[in-house]
Amino acid sequence: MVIERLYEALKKSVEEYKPEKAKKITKELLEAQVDPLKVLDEVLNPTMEEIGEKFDNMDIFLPDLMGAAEAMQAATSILTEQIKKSSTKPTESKGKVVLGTVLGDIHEIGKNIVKIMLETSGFEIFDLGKDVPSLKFIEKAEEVNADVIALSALMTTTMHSQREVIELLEALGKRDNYIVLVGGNPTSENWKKEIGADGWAETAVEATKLITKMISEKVR
Ligand code: B12
Repeated sequence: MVIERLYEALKKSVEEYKPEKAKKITKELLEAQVDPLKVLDEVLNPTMEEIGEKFDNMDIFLPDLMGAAEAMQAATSILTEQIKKSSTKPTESKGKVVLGTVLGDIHEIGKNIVKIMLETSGFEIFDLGKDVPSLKFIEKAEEVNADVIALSALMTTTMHSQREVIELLEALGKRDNYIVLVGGNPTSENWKKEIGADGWAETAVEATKLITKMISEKVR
């Protein structure tokens, strides 16, 4: 009952653009021993989904989207801190992952969750941030001798950059050197196949499982 009320209050704090309140309620949920991933899956992600739809239908506008994103980020930062704290990171690196949001796209909340999940599972992450030019992914991967290039795209208008990275790898004769993983809301298993990526995952948790599996099997 208490948890349900806190869930409702957290949802409201995001809808009403109140980052401090969102942080406070998130802390209360963690004190009540709620799994941080559950808070993401059951409250924050669905709330952002609804907010995105409202924006799409022009029921709300860009400043509203920005306000909600700020509150979402505030809550997410508390959750990711907790995930980090409670994980016992393996001492040996499971592999190197170059990660970023593709060119023209500044959405980074989901990418940052993927980063924290991979980090706590023992991967070494080279986070290039957002709005990353396609060639930069490859340059970084070459520099650090990465195993995986992971590309996040949140818009139908930017997902083509995931294809561009793969095409560039092919043109440079380096396609087989890396596992290329794609993700983000508009992407799918079909999209992965269409552009010739090696893997796609819907969530950060699934992304972690998939990368672990692919690296251990050395599927490329
Ligand atoms: C928050 C948000 C913003 C924030 C972003 C803040 C930030 N720092 O990231 C702000 C306000 C800045 C913003 C701006 C804009 N936004 Co916006 N935004 C959203 C919103 C509401 C939520 C996104 C989000 O954070 N979700 C929560 C996270 C946790 O989920 P996620 O990102 O999907 O990530 C999960 C998975 O996808 C996966 N994943 C993510 N990345 C990867 C990578 C890999 C490799 C893998 C395996 C998995 C994976 O794991 C994550 C965790 O499980 C979405 C709506 C939606 N439904 O997505 C619109 C949305 C993406 N935005 C949209 C638009 C149009 C814009 C703007 C163009 C608006 C404008 N007119 O300026 C600008 C974009 C500017 C730009 N050049 O990028 C549209 C895109 C439409 C389209 N063409 O596809 C959406 C869909 C809203 C809508 N329905 O209209 N936005």
